Amino acid sequence: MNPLPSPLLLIGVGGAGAAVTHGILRAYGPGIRALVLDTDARTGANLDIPFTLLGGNRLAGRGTGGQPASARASFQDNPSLIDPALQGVSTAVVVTSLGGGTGGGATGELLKHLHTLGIVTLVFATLPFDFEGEERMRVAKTSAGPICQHADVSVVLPLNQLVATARSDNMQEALARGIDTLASGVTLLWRILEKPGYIRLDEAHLHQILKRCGRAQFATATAMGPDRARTVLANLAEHPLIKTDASRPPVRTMLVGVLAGDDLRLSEISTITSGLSAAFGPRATLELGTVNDETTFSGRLSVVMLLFEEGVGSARADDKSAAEGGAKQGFLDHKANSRFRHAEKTLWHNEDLDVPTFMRKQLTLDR
Ligand SMILES: Nc1nc2c(ncn2[C@@H]2O[C@H](COP(=O)(O)OP(=O)(O)OP(=O)(O)O)[C@@H](O)[C@H]2O)c(=O)[nH]1
Ligand SMILES: [Mg+2]
Repeated sequence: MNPLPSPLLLIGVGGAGAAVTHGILRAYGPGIRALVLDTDARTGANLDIPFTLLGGNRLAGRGTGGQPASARASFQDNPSLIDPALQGVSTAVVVTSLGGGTGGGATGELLKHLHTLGIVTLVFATLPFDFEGEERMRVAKTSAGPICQHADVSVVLPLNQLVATARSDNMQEALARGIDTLASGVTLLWRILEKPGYIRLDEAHLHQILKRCGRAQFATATAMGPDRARTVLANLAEHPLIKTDASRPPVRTMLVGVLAGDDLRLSEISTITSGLSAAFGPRATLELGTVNDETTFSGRLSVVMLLFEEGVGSARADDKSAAEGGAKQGFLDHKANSRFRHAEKTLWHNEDLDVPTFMRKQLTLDR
């Protein structure tokens, strides 16, 4: 009898999305169920990963030539085309690089479709290098809007910052190490589920944690030696992918994986959890899973964290009222903690004028 298919699926979208997916699978080894989607047939021909060609009738397998609208239309032509590859999937981790047509245009449509099937989505999307030019960055940022709107959790990573984690000036080496950094975030769920250590998070719980969480930041660090827990904390605090204090929104939930071999100490777990809470949000809920994998992490201690930002959450069109409720609550929470917390309410005909009008009147804003 065949084992049940994995409920986790990795999906790479577009040419770079496919290349990154390939790199991730090579870094992780066997055990990840994956699928690649592209409008360019050459991508499928060069891969040993299940592949679905989007928009075959419309584009004849030649790609979009940098047009997100073509990719959107290609996906919309037949959204159910990918359904046979989704059997038994409850959570999808989607990887794409924005700036071109397919990743930028098809990913939002894919997320919308996965949502209609009840599949929870965690998306990692890269923004182009600065040197790729303003137009590509503009296209990428426009494409990011629907992705953040339709994903349960979205992590948007500028490639400049991702390669800064590599600390190398050699383009190829920096990109390869940047992909390794990305891979540690992308594969976190598989590691937590497949090699659980003392503290376990099961699939159903992870599913609930990710549901409608909105924007997230991601960082990872690894260290060896007797003081490795403190070294990891110091590296996370200065991580190039973590926003600086001034622009960092408050963190609502932290999903943290502690990955190590057989030598992981209880005191190290406690150093890490208290250090992360102090650095990133004493009020944030901390969801911790430990991974015990002596073969991969022997002597090393690695922490992978996703920081879910406080705010509206994922504002899908069909979740509008929940999102607006969330926005209002976020505003009220913010006020509760702000320097105005002792100020008297500005009441007028029983309405609190400190709450923005669109929230008081429950108006729908154009998205
Ligand atoms: N990580 C990584 N990113 C890349 C690579 N090549 C391109 N990119 C990035 O990916 C962005 C999108 O490019 P592609 O993936 O080629 O575009 P696409 O999604 O296939 O879209 P079209 O080919 O225009 O339909 C670029 O702007 C780059 O920022 C690569 O080899 N690795
Ligand atoms: Mg392409």
